[in-house]
Amino acid sequence: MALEEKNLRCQVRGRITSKIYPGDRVKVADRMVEKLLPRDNLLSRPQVANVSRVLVVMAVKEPELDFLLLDKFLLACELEEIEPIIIINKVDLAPDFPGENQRKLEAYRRAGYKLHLISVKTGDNLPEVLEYFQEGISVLAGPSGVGKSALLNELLTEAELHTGEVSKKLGRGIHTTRRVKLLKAGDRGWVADTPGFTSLEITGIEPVDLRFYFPEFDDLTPLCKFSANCVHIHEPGCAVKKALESDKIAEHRYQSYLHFYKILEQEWENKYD
Ligand SMILES: Nc1nc2c(ncn2[C@@H]2O[C@H](COP(=O)(O)OP(=O)(O)OP(=O)(O)O)[C@@H](O)[C@H]2O)c(=O)[nH]1
Ligand SMILES: [Mg+2]
Ligand SMILES: [Zn+2]
Repeated sequence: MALEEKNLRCQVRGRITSKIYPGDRVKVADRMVEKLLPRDNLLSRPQVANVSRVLVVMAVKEPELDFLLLDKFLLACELEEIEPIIIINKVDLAPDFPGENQRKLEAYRRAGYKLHLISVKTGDNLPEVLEYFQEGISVLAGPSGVGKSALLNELLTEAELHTGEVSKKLGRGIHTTRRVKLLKAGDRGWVADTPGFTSLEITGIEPVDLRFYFPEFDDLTPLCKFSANCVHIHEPGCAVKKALESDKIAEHRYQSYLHFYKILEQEWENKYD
């Protein structure tokens, strides 16, 4: 049967007790959801099912680029085994970008992340982003005010999403988007605009396993003297610490690692107190 493209407001059969999320695949008959089909995954924040990739959107300015927050988003994706793609918007606002930030951003490319510097305002590098939307479900995630909705308005002619100013006083967005909205993009792709957020929980793994979620450590860990257990903090003969000295591992990424490690360690101690 050919798939018809239309929006249908449906009711859900009472026997379907689990919640249905944006991105879920369902069987519908007579405007009734009869069956919820198995999910590939369920992203926990924002809650979207069957996600192919998360575009982590940040701005160089307004709001200020926060690398720890970026690392937190990346780690959250890694923990859920969903590919994150880094999108840095508003490059028009920082004529002096490259610079220190550019050096930091290079670390992500070296670690194997896809990274795009764009400007919705000037149109810089937007076609690169459109490519991602052609297949599967892409989710835009990031703080308020970075231009997630503006990006979709620019790339998808029928998006017509509300966008909001960034508060000059607070330097933050004003939470314009209030709910997840799934939009059609091309023949086989969907993209979800989502409300901006900055609070993310890093939880659910042992501190010793955190090292597996920083891809730039992958090639180095086997070279550590105590590679089986080395968490790259105090151990002698640690290849990661050595790479830090030669700048092969970026200092700010390592600091983020330590930050998350401490959080997980605390959680672990509280659990077994
Ligand atoms: N200078 C500049 N401003 C931009 C750019 N992209 C978006 N903006 C502006 O940034 C502001 C916030 O954009 P939104 O699209 O509402 O941001 P959002 O990420 O959807 O924010 P929430 O919905 O609150 O999560 C708007 O005033 C946009 O016009 C850009 O590339 N350059
Ligand atoms: Mg928005
Ligand atoms: Zn080590």
